Amino acid sequence: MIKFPLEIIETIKNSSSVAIFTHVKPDGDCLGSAMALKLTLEKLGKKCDVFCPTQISEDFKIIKNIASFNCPKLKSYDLAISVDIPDRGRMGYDISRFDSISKSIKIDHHLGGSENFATYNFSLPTASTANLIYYLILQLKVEIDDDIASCLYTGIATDTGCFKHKNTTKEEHYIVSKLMEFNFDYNDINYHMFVHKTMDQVNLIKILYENIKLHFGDKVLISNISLKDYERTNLSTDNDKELIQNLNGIGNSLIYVLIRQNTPNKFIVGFRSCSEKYDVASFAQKYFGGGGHPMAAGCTIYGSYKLVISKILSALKDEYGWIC
Ligand SMILES: [Mn+2]
Repeated sequence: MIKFPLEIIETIKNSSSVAIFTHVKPDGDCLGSAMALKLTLEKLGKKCDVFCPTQISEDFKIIKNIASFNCPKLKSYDLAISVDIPDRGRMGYDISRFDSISKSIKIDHHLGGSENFATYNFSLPTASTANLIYYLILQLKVEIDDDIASCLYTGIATDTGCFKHKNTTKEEHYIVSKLMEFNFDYNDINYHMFVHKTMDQVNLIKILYENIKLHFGDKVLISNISLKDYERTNLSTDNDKELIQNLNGIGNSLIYVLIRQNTPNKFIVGFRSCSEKYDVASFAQKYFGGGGHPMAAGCTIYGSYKLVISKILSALKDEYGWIC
């Protein structure tokens, strides 16, 4: 049972118009949490708008009223609530709107790099922000309904990789067992979040597989996607749908690397590993100022592709003593 401080509960109860903020490159957790919160606040008779600073992928049409994002009905608000946002930078251009509202609450589950940017800040290391919103709803004494349950499920399923990641505990299963008393199509949610792909995405996956190279014997598997590849498939680093997941678990490799070109001289690099023994979060942090989780991490590296790949290979060599 998670308990929000009384001042947060009182602040929400005493507000009448609320703006809810999500992060750039929105995922199922921020969007599901935001919509669950909006539906809850509306049940309390409050007026509510939801904002997202970047384009929302088609996959999220499974979230109730997703079209209401960025279609404000109000001109001003007495409360701002950010969900799933650890630092101001993740709010993109919406930060100026957030800052213009006199009172604010931050609700988040990321602890790394977390900033207290709101009037009231509530961050707890749970699997998803939706976990926190579930308990907030209980504390506000609002009855969960089918739509709210569906939004919360989307958040928890997203951030646990459909209950596959190590952050999945009995707590997530407990909340979901409560949510499944309601009538919503979890199968449809899982299909759109984890199964469905567009043909453009399939064409990008083909390129991803064609570009695979093995290093240090087969210990490290690396693939890359160039700006040209993105152009050819009408996609970008923003909508390639967790492309790196398609590399994870191939053959006997220990570490999987995906190098994605974002601008001519900027590469977004993802790392996955087969076990916590190969902690890619501390690796990415130590050599490239990145971060993440032991088995899933990332960083940004600037320079030409040639330079980027040679930096990664020499860092792997230094870290693990592997020889090419
Ligand atoms: Mn999240």
